[in-house]
Amino acid sequence: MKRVLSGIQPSGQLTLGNYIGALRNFGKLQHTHECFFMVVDLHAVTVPQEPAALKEQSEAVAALFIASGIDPAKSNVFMQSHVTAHAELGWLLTTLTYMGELERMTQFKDKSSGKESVGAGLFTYPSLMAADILLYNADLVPVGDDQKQHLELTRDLAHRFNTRYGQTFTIPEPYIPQVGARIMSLDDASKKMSKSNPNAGSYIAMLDEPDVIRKKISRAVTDSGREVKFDPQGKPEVSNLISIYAQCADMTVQEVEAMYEGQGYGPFKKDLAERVVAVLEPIQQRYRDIRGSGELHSFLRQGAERAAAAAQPVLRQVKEKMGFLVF
Ligand code: ATP
Ligand code: LTN
Repeated sequence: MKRVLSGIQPSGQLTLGNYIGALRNFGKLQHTHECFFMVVDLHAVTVPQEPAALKEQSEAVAALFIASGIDPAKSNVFMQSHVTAHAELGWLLTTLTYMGELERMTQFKDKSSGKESVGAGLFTYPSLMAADILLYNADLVPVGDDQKQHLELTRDLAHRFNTRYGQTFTIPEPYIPQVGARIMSLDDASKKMSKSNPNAGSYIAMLDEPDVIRKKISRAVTDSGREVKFDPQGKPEVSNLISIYAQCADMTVQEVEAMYEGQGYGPFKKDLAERVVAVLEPIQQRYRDIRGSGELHSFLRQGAERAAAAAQPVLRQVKEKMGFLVF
């Protein structure tokens, strides 16, 4: 069975962008693949995190994985920091990564620009992500569009290691949705929807109350026209809303356009809000059940045990090949 691996940072409230771009596909893939889904807490601390908030968000993300349809009995759901092999292989791959490669990463450029002090971990972050993936010899990595460049680097590092030390790592493929791989901000369609945006009106959080979702969508920026038409260059705001609609309603972009032909933005936005609520409300209900049940820690403990058992032999092999003294 082919392996799937992905991770989401507990760096804030998960958004509809995280769901459509990544999380939604996790649950689908578990029926046909052996899956590893982790909360990447070691990645989250590459920018400052308040300890109590980090703890709460870590549990929230893990619970949202399960609420979104990941079955913890079938898939391995765990915290990255619970499997110490990630940090170890992360270091080893950092030594194989070139400064120039890291300097080219657009996520680093975006997250460091204008900051007075930038942690070194933010710079070396992609090497740790490569370790996450290669440690399990994952074949497929479901992510949003913004992670394409990190995936490319992961493939380059796998190839470099294999060339230098002999065939070891599987070269992973990205799995990026055709529509919705880059959901944009509700207030600015030139920026991706992000849980780190200080303006909560710019994103829909997966745990937003239905009325909050309705309000945010009614206030979402559109344009001065009235045609519900998919044209990402000319009508980026409306096109973004159409993508969200299509994903939440399981329709094509063309079907959404046809449905609202000649109707203007009002009815479209109203229906869109209901489509989003219909997707998120059942997830929110399951989320509350999981957090209330007290079972989360035992799921995560079991997930980490199974993940560590899969990771250890790979790490050992890597160390042997690099010339470490392994007993
Ligand atoms: P931050 O904004 O704090 O950097 P993030 O949400 O971009 O966080 P992650 O939590 O690591 O970063 O993202 C998890 C997954 O969600 C990744 O696969 C990422 O590509 C995807 N993703 C994030 N934002 C979007 C978006 N706006 N549209 C589609 N996919 C997204
Ligand atoms: N870098 C990713 C999060 C991430 C990840 C991974 C995704 C860390 N490790 C392994 C897929 C596979 C992000 O910022 N969205």
